[in-house]
Amino acid sequence: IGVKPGTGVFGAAQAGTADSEITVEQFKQDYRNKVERMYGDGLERVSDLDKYNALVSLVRDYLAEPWLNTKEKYRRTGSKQVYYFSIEFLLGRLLGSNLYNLGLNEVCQQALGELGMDLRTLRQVEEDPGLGNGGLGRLAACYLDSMASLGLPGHGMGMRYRYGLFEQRIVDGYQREYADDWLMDGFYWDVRKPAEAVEVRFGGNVRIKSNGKTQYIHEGYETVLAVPYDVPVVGYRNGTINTLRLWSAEARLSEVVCAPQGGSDCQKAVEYSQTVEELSNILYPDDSTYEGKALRLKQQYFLVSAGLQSIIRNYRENNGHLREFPHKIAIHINDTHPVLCIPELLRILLDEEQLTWEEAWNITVQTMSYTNHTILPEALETWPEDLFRTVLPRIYLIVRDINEYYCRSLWETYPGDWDRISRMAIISYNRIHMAHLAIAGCHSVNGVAELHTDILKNKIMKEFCDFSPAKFNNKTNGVTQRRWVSLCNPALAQLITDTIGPRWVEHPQELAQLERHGADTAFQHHLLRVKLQNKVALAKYVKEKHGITLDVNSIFDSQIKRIHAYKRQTLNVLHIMALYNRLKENPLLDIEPHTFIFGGKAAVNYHIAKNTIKLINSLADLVNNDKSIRDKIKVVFLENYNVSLAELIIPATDVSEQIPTASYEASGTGNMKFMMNGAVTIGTLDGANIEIKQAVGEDNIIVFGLTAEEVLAYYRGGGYNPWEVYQGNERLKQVVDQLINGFFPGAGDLFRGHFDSLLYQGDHFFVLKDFASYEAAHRVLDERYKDRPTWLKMCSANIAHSGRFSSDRTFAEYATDIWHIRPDTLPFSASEKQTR
Ligand code: GLS
Repeated sequence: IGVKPGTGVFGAAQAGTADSEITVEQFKQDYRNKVERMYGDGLERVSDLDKYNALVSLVRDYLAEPWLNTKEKYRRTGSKQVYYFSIEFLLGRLLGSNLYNLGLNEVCQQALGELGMDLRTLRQVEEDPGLGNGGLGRLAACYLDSMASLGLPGHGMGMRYRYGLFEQRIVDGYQREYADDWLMDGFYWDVRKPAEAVEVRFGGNVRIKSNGKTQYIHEGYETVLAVPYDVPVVGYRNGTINTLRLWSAEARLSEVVCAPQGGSDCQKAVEYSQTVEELSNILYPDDSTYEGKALRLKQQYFLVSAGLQSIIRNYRENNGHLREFPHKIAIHINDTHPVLCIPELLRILLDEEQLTWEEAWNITVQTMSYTNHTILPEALETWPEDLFRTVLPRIYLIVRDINEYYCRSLWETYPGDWDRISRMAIISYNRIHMAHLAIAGCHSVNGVAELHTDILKNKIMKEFCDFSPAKFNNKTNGVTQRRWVSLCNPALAQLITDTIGPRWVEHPQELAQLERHGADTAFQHHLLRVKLQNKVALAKYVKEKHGITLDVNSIFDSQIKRIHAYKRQTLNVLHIMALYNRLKENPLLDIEPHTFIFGGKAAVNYHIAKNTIKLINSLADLVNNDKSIRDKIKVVFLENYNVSLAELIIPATDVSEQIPTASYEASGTGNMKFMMNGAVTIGTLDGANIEIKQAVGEDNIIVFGLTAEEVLAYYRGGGYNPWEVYQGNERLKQVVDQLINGFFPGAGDLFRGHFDSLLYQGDHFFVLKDFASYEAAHRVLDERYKDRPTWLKMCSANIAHSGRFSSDRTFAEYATDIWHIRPDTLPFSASEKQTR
């Protein structure tokens, strides 16, 4: 876009340096030199991995200057910096996105082509960084892209896990977990900064010294070295390169004196280093379940303490008194995992800066803001007081003081209301409630979709909202259109640009202009071709990887996300079983051919979710091998779902399955990615689905099922009776029975757990209750699909109205409403950005 053929505009001008262009010739020469210098060998003789590494190294050379310029500009202008603390950043591969954002994609493609290579092949060499689980981590990565692309001085603070979430393999239909050794071949995007390492302290005890002023002396602690690795975050062709700082735990062994001839001291030192490094070894394998392990608590403190120390060190070098801190620094806490930012900042201000409690508290609250990402009770973190005190003795004392301070202020508003105060306290019944700490210590608390925020305000956090209503606000999630359209669906991106021009990449609201082309035959024809091309690409992958042939003229219907009871993969399965039964009864049944695509990981200890994977695969075996249904339906479970696989599945999908039990899915972001790529949603009125419906209008989405209000009303009334529903619906009864009656050959009692949860355990997630309405919704969907022009109009409407689900929109809202970064304090003002 806007690139002259044969040249790449390297957007350094916006960061204040001279405009520089890299031609194809230059690129080729630089690349050859790079390979030779790195490997002492010619391009013809090195492996694909070497070629990939050399390319990354070259791109890093190219971005070094604007990175430096961006940092200098931030220092010079003194603009307020935002730090987004998150225990996960699910980045996806970076080569493609960095080239694209630098405006070097075409140049690189052409240069490599002329050297007899293919950029796509090299992009696939890259491992997906194992730094996140699911929605929460991927959202953080979208936000990094948007912050840089908006020219916002916003940086990420995260962990550099040695091993990611497991690699999933399907063996005999079951999920098997293998280590995700994503760093095995190195990670060439980050820069290790040992000189900026800091020490983080654990354990020991606190001595109180009082001579006029109380002092807290932390003694006998263990020190862990936190070493930062900086990853450049490239803005879209605006010269902004922000930083994602990832922390790694290391032991400082140089102080250990080994006994002569090796001996036990050295051995102990090595053992010690292993325990220290454990801290950043693993990414915890779930994002929506609380893991009450000491190591997790240590990990959280490690991130927070290292991150804050480095922010303050940097702040001191460039600024004045810490009283100004909230005007210069905003710290955002992504879910409760980094909530220890609050007591840690207090610790630094009190113990190291000697500020008074009032001063330190005010600075902290003004600096911190918090996003809640789930209302699942099992995800709300609490820590046993004893464990907390042992691991973090000084932080514990500070949390106790915060608790006292907060409870005192509650008492002033609700004198004598002990019950309420104990419900809202940060420490109660010997546990520390992290969400309560977050609400007390932040000036802003937001949910991630309107419904979710309403539930927070009126139910989960109602008492907190009554106490401080001004803190609560909504920021509906968004995703970056650069990765989720331009990069993963270049054919669609080209069609959009050909139709409405290129501005949508930076101004996604302009996608609305597509609305008037939705009924245009030529446009529809192109759209169909794009979809087909993407289906062919996915079918090729499925054939190569799984040996299954897909009918590219069938409806591609996808449910890709973590496997979780509330996300109701089981509902999808039961519906496919019913469709299969109908086809068996009447092989001439006139239905559109369907390909049902599943992907997702189940947490290692989540047995029923793991069994759901086996259930899907058992269904796939049955259906895909039954000649009598003449390929009218196919079911595939795609192994090891990750960002890269999503980039292949989403552009090829016609129908987006967003079917959680209403009230459970805080927002969802997959729903937005599918919509941007022209898939039609079949969904419940939950999370951001509701806003998607508002945006596209009810003709362009198929909704079904209980509303959140109805679900919550059932819970209040003690649930519902699934037997009634089961007895009253023949088709449903048949599929539920088939879970245990030998329908799945050789399954025996394998799916008894599913059967029991539906009938004997009250069907907590309303699968049976929503079944009939889900089935009816699918019939409507098939009818619409049969009328192809209407269908394509629906697809276009989805793309056209997806602009408001861009993370650019979300982050502009965070910036103005929460961090108070006004455009004139941005390094690149709004008017400056327009003229670029
Ligand atoms: C999650 C929610 O479950 C999703 O609905 C949401 O879209 C995402 C990002 O806000 O956060 N919370 C969580 O713990 N994992 C998620 O994916």
